[in-house]
Amino acid sequence: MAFKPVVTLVGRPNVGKSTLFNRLTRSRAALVADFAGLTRDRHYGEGRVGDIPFITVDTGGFEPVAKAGIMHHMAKQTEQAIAESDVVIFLVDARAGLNAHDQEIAVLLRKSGQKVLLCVNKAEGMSHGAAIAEFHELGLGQPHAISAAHGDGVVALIEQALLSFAPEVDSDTQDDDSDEPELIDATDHRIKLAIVGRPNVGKSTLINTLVGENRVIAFDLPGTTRDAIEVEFERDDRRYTLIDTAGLRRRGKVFEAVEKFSVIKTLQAIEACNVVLLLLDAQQEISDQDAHIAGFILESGRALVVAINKWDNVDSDRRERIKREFDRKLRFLNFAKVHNISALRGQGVNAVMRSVNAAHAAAFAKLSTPKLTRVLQDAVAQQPPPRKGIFRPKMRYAHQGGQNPPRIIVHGNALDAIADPYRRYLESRFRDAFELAGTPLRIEFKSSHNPYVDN
Ligand SMILES: Nc1nc2c(ncn2[C@@H]2O[C@H](COP(=O)(O)OP(=O)(O)OP(=O)(O)O)[C@@H](O)[C@H]2O)c(=O)[nH]1
Ligand SMILES: [Mg+2]
Repeated sequence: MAFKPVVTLVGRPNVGKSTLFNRLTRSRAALVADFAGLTRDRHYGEGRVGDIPFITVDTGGFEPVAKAGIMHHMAKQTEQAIAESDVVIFLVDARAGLNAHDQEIAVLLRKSGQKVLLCVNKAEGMSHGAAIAEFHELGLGQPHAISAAHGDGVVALIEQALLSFAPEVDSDTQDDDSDEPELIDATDHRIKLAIVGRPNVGKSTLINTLVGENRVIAFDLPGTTRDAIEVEFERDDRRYTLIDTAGLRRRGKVFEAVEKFSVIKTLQAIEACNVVLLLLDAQQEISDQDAHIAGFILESGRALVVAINKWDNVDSDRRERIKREFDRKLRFLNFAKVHNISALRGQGVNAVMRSVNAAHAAAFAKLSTPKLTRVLQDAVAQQPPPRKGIFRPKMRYAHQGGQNPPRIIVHGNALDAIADPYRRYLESRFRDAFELAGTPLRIEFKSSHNPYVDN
């Protein structure tokens, strides 16, 4: 199981944490730029430098724990993030120089026992030696000079940070750029399922309902990530690996969740699975945290099923309210099937699992080039892409670029001119033609040379 390593950015205010965070997470965030209602949590994101994917956390702006001192700026969440991370990048400011607050943070980090890389930011235009000289004093090893704003030294820094985490080579075919990806046959593929949701939403009840009546094949703790648990089980002849997020414990035949919520573990489970089952609580408002996790699921491209739990315990007014709230706050999840369930009574669980299977099948669907091209040409015939200036984008053919999520690469000329509404139009045409419910779909455009431009 490849859990993505977690890199946490720590430092006093204004040293450039968010600038570095944005640089690290930019490429994927751009994939889902403008979905209506999508609230992005700018604290957690997936980063990728070269071939190395990781999760990164910006601790700036978390709720402070104390009224004064640097701890005023450090939060409980920061402590938890430091404890749960694989590497901490401690940023200091080359221009402001060494600061008493840096010293305090250094003490805290040394106590944490975590692997720390000291990173001297804003070092553009300075000699390396001059930038780092005074920071040796922090006693955190060799400082690395970077410029987050300009990008200098960032790749080397991340490579250094992730030295001991070999890049995944197995599951990442969907991310490479080759024209002929090797597609997995989903039917004999174990479904990796992550059940996510905030504390007390009913994750362990659902897991017991699911797993309790079925054959549990293995239950173990992978060595790499503390407390992350996988449970393998079979249900109606399908094989599943459940990836836990809540610190499940096994007691005899029953699982109990240690109700300590961890955003980081939730994000790691999302990254590690094929299908996410997002549990919401019918008795509660949809929280910002629910919305942030939903946004991360969309960014991750994982297939998704939503279950609103404790349905047995709410009246019809509340049922109407939660439906409206869902449409308002989580409208960008409209590709996913939504079920109302009672995990406790086992109501709706079969339907949820059918949707999980269907979402998985859609995520791994094989889309043939002739059919993709036919659907593309029909769509264009019915509604051609708008001109941009003197250019009329011309689409020639489409092929599949990856799975989970399905990626469709459209080839043609002058395709940079295609705007988002047209992309969405194509998306819905492809969705209908291939019945791709339950999974995000990514459409990318590749222009060959532009005949209108001299070459
Ligand atoms: N010259 C220079 N300026 C930078 C660099 N990185 C960030 N800055 C600037 O430093 C200021 C603070 O950057 P942020 O990224 O907001 O800092 P932060 O650590 O997130 O701050 P808090 O969230 O308040 O803790 C901004 O004006 C940035 O433009 C850099 O590499 N070089
Ligand atoms: Mg910030």
